[in-house]
Amino acid sequence: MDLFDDLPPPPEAAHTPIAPGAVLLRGFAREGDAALLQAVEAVIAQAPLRHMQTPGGYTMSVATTSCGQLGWVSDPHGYRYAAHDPHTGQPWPALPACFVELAESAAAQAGYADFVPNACLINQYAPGAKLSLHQDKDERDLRAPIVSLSLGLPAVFLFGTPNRKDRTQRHRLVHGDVVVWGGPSRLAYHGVMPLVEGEHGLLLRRRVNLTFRRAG
Ligand code: MD6
Ligand code: FE
Repeated sequence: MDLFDDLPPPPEAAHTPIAPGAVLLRGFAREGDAALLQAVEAVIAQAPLRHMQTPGGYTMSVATTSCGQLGWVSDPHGYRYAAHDPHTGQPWPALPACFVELAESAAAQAGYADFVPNACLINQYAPGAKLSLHQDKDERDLRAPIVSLSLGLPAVFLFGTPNRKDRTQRHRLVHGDVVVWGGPSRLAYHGVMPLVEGEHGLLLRRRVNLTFRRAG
């Protein structure tokens, strides 16, 4: 357990630029965590988490679902946004109001005042699950940033540049941390190291990451 997880972040650390156009907002969502988690569980009840297939023939270790007008889908044909959940045939659940509020206020805090999300990708990590280095480039308008919220167990987040060969920074993301990125960093390569075993007070043995996007 992390002895300091219950303490407020030091003020100077609350708004940390990590690259041009990219900001880490430590503890930004800590206060609203219970409502956010409840909304996550309501989405998952309607659009179940599943391990998607990659175009390269792998099964993702991360379990995924979506809400909003568009959901992110991966299968042997490729990656794309779709208006319906292929698992249920239904439209994705609507974006919960607390998601929209969190995403818009974090984006504004980071300098993206007019961000309005219309999609949220939900990724659930069990211990051992990871996300390989990738770019988020399936969104139509790359002028909009991405807002990423971490809940539950801590993870090591890898953050590079738009050039895959550049070395990556490492940031430890804990429950309630928000990362916003756009502008010159919008196409930065990034990934998540294998989740370390642990137990979180609210989420138990998992990490949940929400990424809010303007998808289409
Ligand atoms: C994660 N996040 O933190 C995975 N993508 O679990 C992402 O892949 C991501 O955090 C784009 C922008 C922010 C992110
Ligand atoms: Fe990503």
